[in-house]
Amino acid sequence: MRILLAYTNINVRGASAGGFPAMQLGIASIAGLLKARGHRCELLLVTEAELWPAARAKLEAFDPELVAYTAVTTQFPHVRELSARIRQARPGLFQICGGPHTTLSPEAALRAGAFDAVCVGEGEYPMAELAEALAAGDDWRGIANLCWREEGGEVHRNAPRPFVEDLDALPFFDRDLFADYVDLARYPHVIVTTRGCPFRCTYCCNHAFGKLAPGRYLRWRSVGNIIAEIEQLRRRWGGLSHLYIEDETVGIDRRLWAELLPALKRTGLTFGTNYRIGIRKPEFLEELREANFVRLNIGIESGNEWIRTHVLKRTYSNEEILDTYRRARELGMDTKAYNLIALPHETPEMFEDTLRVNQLARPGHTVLNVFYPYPGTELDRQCDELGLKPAGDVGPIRERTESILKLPDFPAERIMAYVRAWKQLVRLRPDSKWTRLRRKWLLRA
Ligand code: B12
Repeated sequence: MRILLAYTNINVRGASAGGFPAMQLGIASIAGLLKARGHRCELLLVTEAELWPAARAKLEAFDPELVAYTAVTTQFPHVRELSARIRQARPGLFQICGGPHTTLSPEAALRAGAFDAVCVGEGEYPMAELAEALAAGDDWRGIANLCWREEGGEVHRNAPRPFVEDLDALPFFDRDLFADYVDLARYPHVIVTTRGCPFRCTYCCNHAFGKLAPGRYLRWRSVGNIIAEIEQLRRRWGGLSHLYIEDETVGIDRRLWAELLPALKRTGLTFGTNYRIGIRKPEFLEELREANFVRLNIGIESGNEWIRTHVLKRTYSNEEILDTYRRARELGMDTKAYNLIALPHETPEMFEDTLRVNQLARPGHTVLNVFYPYPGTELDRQCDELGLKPAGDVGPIRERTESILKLPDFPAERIMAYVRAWKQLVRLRPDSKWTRLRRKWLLRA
C-alpha cells in the first residue's frame, strides 16, 4: 500500500533535544515495520499553520491509499483540521490517527477529527495489520488497539494488545522517512534503548500509558540489538561521531547498563542523554563519562522541595541536584537543566527557589518551560479539581511559552516577567546585588 504518515510540528517550542528539527520516533518506528512488510511510506510534514499547501502537494505527488497521523495533545487541533481538509478533497481515503493524544482521549479524538479509526497505545502491529486488511479488502474492525465509529456514531474500543514484549523484533527506525526534514548528516542521530518509565511524576503521561494494556510497560532492547543499530547508522552516515540516547530513564536496568556502557565505549562515539537525579549512586555519572557520555539533559523542574515532592512527586533533594551538577562539571560534561514555572500551588516566592537552585547548580544551558496540564495526568486532574483551567476547548496555544492556568497566587504577568528575565537572571550569582534588585522588582511586579 501507499501510506502517507503525517507529522505536524507547528509553533512547538524546543521540539528536540538540541533545538533542531527532530524525527517523530513513533511514525519512524511504524514506517520501519510497514516498509519491512513491503508497503511504501512517505512523510507529510507540516510546519506552517497554513496546512493545506503541503498536504495538497503530497496527495497529488504520492496518491496515498492510507493516511496515518500522529498527534500530541497540543498538535491535535492542527491534525483535526488537516484530516477534515483531506476528507473533503478525497472522501474515500482511509484516515487513522495515533500518538499520545488519541491514546489518552480516543473517543473525543474520534468524534472531533475526520478519522476512520484512532489507535490507543503502540501502533506498529496495528498499522501493519490495518494495511494488510485494507490491501486485501478484508474487515479491519477487529484489530486490537483500534477504536472506530459505527454509522450511527457509537464508538467501539477494541481490546488492547499487550505492550510489545520483544523490542528487538521491531525493525530499526526508518530514518529515510525524515531525510528531507532532519539534516541527518549534520545533527546527532537519536536512538532509544528503553520503552516505559517506572516513575510517577504527576505532570507526565507515562503513568497513564502504563495502565492501558496488559504486559510489562518498562522494557528494554538487548545490547546486541542496540549496537547493531549503531553500526548500521555508521555504515550509512560515515561521519557519525555523536549519538543522542533519547531514553527517559537511562541506567534503570543495572545488568543491561553494565553490559551496554563498555559496548557503547567501543563504538568510539560520544553520547548525550537524559539523566534522572538519584536514579543510581552518584558514581554512575563517572561510569557514563568513562563510556564517553559528554552531554546530559537533567530535569530540575522545581527548586522548591515542597513543590517537587508534593506537587510533582519527584523525590530528590536540592543537595542531590547540586551534587549532580558539580560532579558532571568536574567530569567535563556539558549539562542542560529543564525547569517548570506556573505549577499548581506555586507562588513567586517558590519560583525564586527554582531560580536560586539553577544559579547555584550552574548548568551549561537552562530551559524554562511554562507548565501545561496534559490530559490523563495526575496534575491535570488536580487542575480540574482546583478550577484552574479555562472552560472548553483552548484550541492551538503557544505551549510551554504561556500559561493556560489561572493561578490564584501567581498572576500571568509575573509569570511572563520571569520567563522574559530568566536567561539573564540564571547567569547571576544568587547573592549578587543584581539578583537582589531584580528579585525585589520581580516579586513586586
Ligand atoms: C522523545 C520524546 C520527544 C522527542 C521525539 C518525539 C517522538 N515521540 O518521537 C521530541 C524531543 C521531538 C519531542 C517533542 C515533543 N514532545 Co515529546 N516526548 C518524548 C518521550 C519522552 C518519548 C517518546 C518516544 O520516543 N516514544 C517511543 C516512540 C517509538 O513511540 P511514540 O512516539 O510514543 O509512538 C508510539 C505510539 O504513540 C503510537 N503512535 C504514535 N503515532 C502514531 C500514529 C499512528 C497512525 C498510530 C497507529 C500509532 C501511533 O505508536 C508508536 C509506536 O509504538 C515522550 C514520553 C513518552 N513516554 O511517550 C514525550 C511526549 C510524547 N512528548 C510530549 C510533548 C508534549 C512534546 C512536545 C509538544 C514538547 C515541546 N513543546 O517541544 C513536542 C511535540 C512535537 C510534535 N510536533 O509532536 C508529551 C505528549 C503529551 C500529550 N498528551 O500530548 C509526552 C507524552 C511527554 C509528557 N509530557 O508526558 N518529544
